[in-house]
Amino acid sequence: MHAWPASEVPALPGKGRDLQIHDTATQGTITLAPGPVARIYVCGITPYDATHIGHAATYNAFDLVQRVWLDTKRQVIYVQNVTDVDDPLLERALRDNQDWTELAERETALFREDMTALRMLPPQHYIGAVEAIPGIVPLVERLRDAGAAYELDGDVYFSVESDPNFGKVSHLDAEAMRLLSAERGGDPDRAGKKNPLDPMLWMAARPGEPSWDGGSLGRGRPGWHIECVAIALDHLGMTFDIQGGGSDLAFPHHEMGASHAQVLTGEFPMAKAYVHAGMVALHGEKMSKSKGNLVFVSALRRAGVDPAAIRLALLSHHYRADWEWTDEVLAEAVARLERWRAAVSRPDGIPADDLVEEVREALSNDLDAPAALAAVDRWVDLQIATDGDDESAPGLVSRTVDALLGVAL
Ligand code: 5CA
Ligand code: ZN
Repeated sequence: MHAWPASEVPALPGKGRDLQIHDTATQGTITLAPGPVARIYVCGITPYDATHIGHAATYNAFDLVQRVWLDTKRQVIYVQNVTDVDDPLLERALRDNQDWTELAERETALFREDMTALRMLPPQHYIGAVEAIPGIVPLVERLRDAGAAYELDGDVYFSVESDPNFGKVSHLDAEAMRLLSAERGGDPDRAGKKNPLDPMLWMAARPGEPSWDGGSLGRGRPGWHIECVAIALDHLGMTFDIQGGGSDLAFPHHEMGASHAQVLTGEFPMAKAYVHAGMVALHGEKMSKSKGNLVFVSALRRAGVDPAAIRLALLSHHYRADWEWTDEVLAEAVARLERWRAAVSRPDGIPADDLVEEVREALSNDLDAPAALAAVDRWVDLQIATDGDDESAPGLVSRTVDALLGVAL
């Protein structure tokens, strides 16, 4: 699949800093010091509805990761998937009496537009589940041949007991895992499974549903977790730097993915850091496609909201926090954008070399975007109140805000 165009990232003077980031698996902050090439996998959308502010907030967090790494002059290999065949997509297509491939293509196209408008840097490899099927089938066969998978009425399940490290990503007790499994695409109550938590690797073809040739597995379609493992291992290999997504992906999705990879390669963990963004709520409840309490990025854009203001609204919350989208959050961001633009539109001003370092420091410290915004606010306040004569300052501030925060002033 093609991704979307990259906005240019200006180079900044001096040296970027290594990223310290909270890792769900070790439940602490770790310093990532990749070699010249940093590798990140971020779970992509299931394209059955438009991009909402919750999605945008999660992708914003991982866009910051990329920007911190690029500032250290590293190359970044960024991989993202599109779950372009799965139950929720097929259910929505059926409900609305439309072709599931058209629905997926339309919503993926809109996602690309939203990401472009928000200046999110694109992945180098943007891969759909459907196009990944030829790589998924042999992995499922290998898991089965290793005795880590079993068949149930033609479907193939992964046995969580085959992984000695199962549970080490999300650290949940059995009851919590069972509840979340039922909530998030699993089928803990299906009779005949070895363990209620066992996730599906390959679903045998169902009447009226799309299916693909699965070699010795028979016709069917892939399970959700093996999709991301196959794509990640194919484009990044084992032990890449970050696997990212919203906190609702820690279990079962990233836990199961780590388990599949552990059995396939004998290694744990698949990613050096498991990074999870908090959930954005609307009217007191997590924004979710299934609940329908959504604010769409495209709707805001259509209403004339500057994408840079949307981006500033996302940046005003720490990525790990759960927070609520309100009209005030957006109004504050609009006002901030106006102030920042006024400050950098002056021909000269207050020196900004310290500001570059402060923004670097904030972001390298577990992506503390609110602290980065506060640092820019301080420079802007001073710039508006004082008559500086540094002619390079406004340009340097614009480049810093663009390169590190993805905001075009
Ligand atoms: N296709 C799978 C991942 S492989 C998937 O979860 N798709 S999704 O469309 O449901 O979500 C895309 C990303 O947005 C995920 O990382 C998810 O955790 C995140 N996300 C979904 N809802 C919210 C929310 N309300 N707040 C923050 N992030 C969210
Ligand atoms: Zn995923």
